Amino acid sequence: MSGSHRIFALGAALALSLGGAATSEAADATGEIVGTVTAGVPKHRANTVVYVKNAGQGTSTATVKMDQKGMMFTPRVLPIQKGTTVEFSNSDPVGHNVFTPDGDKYDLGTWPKGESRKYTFKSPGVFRQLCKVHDDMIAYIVVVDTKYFAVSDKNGDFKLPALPPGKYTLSFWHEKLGAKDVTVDVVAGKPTKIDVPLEKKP
Ligand SMILES: [Cu+2]
Repeated sequence: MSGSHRIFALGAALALSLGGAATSEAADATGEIVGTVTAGVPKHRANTVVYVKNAGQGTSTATVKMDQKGMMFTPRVLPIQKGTTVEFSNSDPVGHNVFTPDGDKYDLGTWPKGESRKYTFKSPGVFRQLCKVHDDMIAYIVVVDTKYFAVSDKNGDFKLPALPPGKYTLSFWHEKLGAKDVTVDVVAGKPTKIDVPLEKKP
C-alpha cells in the first residue's frame, strides 16, 4: 500500500440565481407592458399591431426595411412611427412593384433584384402594400403616432418598449380580426401583463 492520499478537488458548480434582481433604478423607473393576443384561429395570433393610442410623440427619422423575397413581402405586417421611411428592397430574381391604394396612393414603380425604393410615411393609418406584377402579394404598413408599439409573434405574445408609469389606452389592429382598445395602468418597475381576446371581423 502506498499510503498516498488522494485529494479530491470538489468541482462544485455554483448555480447562482439572481432572479428578480430587486434593486430599483429609482428615478428612471419605467414600466413595461407584456401580453398575449388570443384568437380562435391560432394562425391569427401573429401579426397583431399593438400601440399606445393618441400619444402624439412627434415624428421619427428612422429608416426600416421591407423586402420582397420568395414572392412575398417580408415582414407581412410592419408597424412604424409617423415620419419613418421604409426602404423597399427586392431579393427575388424577378421584378416586383410596390403601390398602395390607401392614403397618398403612391406607386413606386417596378424594379429588379438588388435595387430599392423609399417612401416616407407622414400620416398615421393602415397602408396596404401591393404588387402590380403579382396580384396575390400583400403586406400592411401600420403607421402610428407613438414610439411605443409592437407586433405579436406566432404565439400572440408581444412586449412594448418600457414606458413611464401611468394610464394608457392601447389599440390593437389585425388584418383579419377586429380592432380593439384596452385601458391599462402601467406601474414603475414591474411588467403589466394583459391578455387580449380578438374576435374575427363580422
Ligand atoms: Cu411582385
